[in-house]
Amino acid sequence: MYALIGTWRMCLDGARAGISVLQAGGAAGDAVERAVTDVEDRPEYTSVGLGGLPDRSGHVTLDAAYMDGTTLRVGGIMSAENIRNPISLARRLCGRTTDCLLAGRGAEQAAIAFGLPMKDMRTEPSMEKWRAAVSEPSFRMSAYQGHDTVCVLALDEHGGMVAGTSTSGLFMKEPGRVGDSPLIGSGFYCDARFGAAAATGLGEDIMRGCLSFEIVSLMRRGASPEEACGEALSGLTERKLSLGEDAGSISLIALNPRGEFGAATTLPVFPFAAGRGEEASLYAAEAGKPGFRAVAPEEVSGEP
Ligand code: SD4
Repeated sequence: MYALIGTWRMCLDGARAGISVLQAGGAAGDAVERAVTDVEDRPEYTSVGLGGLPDRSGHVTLDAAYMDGTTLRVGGIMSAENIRNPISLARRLCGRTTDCLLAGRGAEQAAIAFGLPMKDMRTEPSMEKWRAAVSEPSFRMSAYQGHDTVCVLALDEHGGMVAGTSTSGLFMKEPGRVGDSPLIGSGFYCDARFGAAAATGLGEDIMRGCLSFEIVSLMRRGASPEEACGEALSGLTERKLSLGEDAGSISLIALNPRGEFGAATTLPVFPFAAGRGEEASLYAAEAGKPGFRAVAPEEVSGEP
């Protein structure tokens, strides 16, 4: 069995490309890299890779990670600039026994050393949005303001499982701010024996529950991906509500070694792309409702 799941509508084409890798008998890692680079390469998605929205100082800083569920090895980068495909660098760092998580200049130097393409990731439309935001005193940051992480989980025919994430983080974040996406256990986790999980939303909240590790732990204890996402999400949101906070902006996906997938969200609609033994289709999870439903791309055209 092969399967793949990726966050948001923006991932549909990438998910289809990733699934074609799996259909041909390819490895989960190749499928994840293919799916994530498809999103990174498109400037129209302003939350990932090229055209990502800048931090307060006008710099596009990138976070990404890659985890191999067979070896439990991880690679990641955080707060790094000018790396054309952050997921490709994260993948190359995965497998190292030391120096597998690199920040800023160190990540940039590693990308150059690997011969990966470098690029100024700013685009005219993204800088226009930044200029408008800096001149707007009442501008407030939001996790889902056109700003969403691509997370992809894949299972291949050989039982390999991989998780990958890539984001430019929150628009107008403080320089140096790092979200959950490159943090193992928070933004992603993958153990090929039990499953993989990943998160998108406000990183500062996702970290508080180590939500991806929590989901995989629940699957280890027998929960389905759907149940594990729901239970991990309600565990954190109930705690937040008891502290007088709101539920926040969090969406979760998971995949198990049988290729079953699931999701949970605090949003009215959270679209994601997934396929199990077939081409990827678009689905949506909804806050407070178990399960998910198939949706047409036009139905979620307002979503990233
Ligand atoms: C972060 N989790 O940097 C990312 C951003 C995101 O929907 O996924 N927004 O906190």
